Amino acid sequence: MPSPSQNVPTLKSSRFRYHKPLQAHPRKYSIPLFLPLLILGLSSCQNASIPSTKPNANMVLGGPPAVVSPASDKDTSIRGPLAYAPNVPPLDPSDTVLVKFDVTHRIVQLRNGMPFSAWLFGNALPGPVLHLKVGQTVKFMMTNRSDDSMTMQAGMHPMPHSIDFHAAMVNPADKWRSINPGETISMSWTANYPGVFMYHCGTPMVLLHMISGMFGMVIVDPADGFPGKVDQELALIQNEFYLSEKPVDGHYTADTVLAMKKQPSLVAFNGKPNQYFLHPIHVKAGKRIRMYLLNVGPNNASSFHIIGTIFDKVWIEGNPKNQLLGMDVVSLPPATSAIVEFTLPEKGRYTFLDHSFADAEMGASGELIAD
Ligand SMILES: [Cu+2]
Repeated sequence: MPSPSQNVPTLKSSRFRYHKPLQAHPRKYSIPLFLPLLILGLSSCQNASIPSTKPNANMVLGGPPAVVSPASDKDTSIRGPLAYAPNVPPLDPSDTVLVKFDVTHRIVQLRNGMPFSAWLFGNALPGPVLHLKVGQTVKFMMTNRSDDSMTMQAGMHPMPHSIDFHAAMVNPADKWRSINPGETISMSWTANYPGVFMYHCGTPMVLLHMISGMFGMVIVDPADGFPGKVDQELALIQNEFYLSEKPVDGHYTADTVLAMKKQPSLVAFNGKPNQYFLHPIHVKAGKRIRMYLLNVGPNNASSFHIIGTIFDKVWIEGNPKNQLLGMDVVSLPPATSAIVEFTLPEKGRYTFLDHSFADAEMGASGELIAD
């Protein structure tokens, strides 16, 4: 019976025996050891020619532990480089940016005669757009005010909530933890990658919290800004609503049964179906427009298109390194984003829509007027 060592392939018997430096130690460098070394060597040669994907040398991973404390005031105002879409807020030049918005339960009008019992970040649906740049540290504070008097007057019930910033790289069990009504969470994280990212409530049932309105957009500029100049910037956030068949206590509520079937009642840009047909967005013909797009979903994809023009630049997920050119439609699965740049060629009215036409019919369409 052969000894175990006789079963070990040696370089002498292998196709790699021409490798002179290793021939001096034929038994030491067996094939099982040599192959991984070769692969490692080849891959490191390849890596030498691939530019690093690290967006900055000072990437910050994680952050100090989040702190949860009793709410200290009743102030529901928002603070920080925030604005409500389609507006894009200006950057704060500081290295550390203070950001504060709260959770409230409110009745919002999805359209005339359609009151909806919503759960909100920063008093709005969608929540405010947060604008950062790579390297900035966010000191964020949020109070769960779902137990305030307006919630109780509207017949809604307090409940735990949380926030999950997709732009951050942190321990979710710590930073994205749920807080009870009347509690404040404070945390910090650093923006490492440029792009357009969603934030949303991550408290179970997450689907229910998202279809109740708990989502928003974070824009992170590269450290030295997005390349190229534009004349106007717009933020568009698409989401689906799943509504009770009839109002309950005078308002529609989120319907998780419909949501589980992925059968939306309405689809909207910036929280209100068809709002930009009633109030079109004015831009200048021939001027360059940068649009920050986010499809929240939570279930369905969007095929974003503007009738009458072509996006000459598309940055998938909003990162300029992910550039595509000359696209008429941008595909946005749930929770994904893009930045598109375009001009409207001449004066006129230009419809933008989710070209999945059932979604457009349900409200995911609007109008740009080029003056
Ligand atoms: Cu929530």
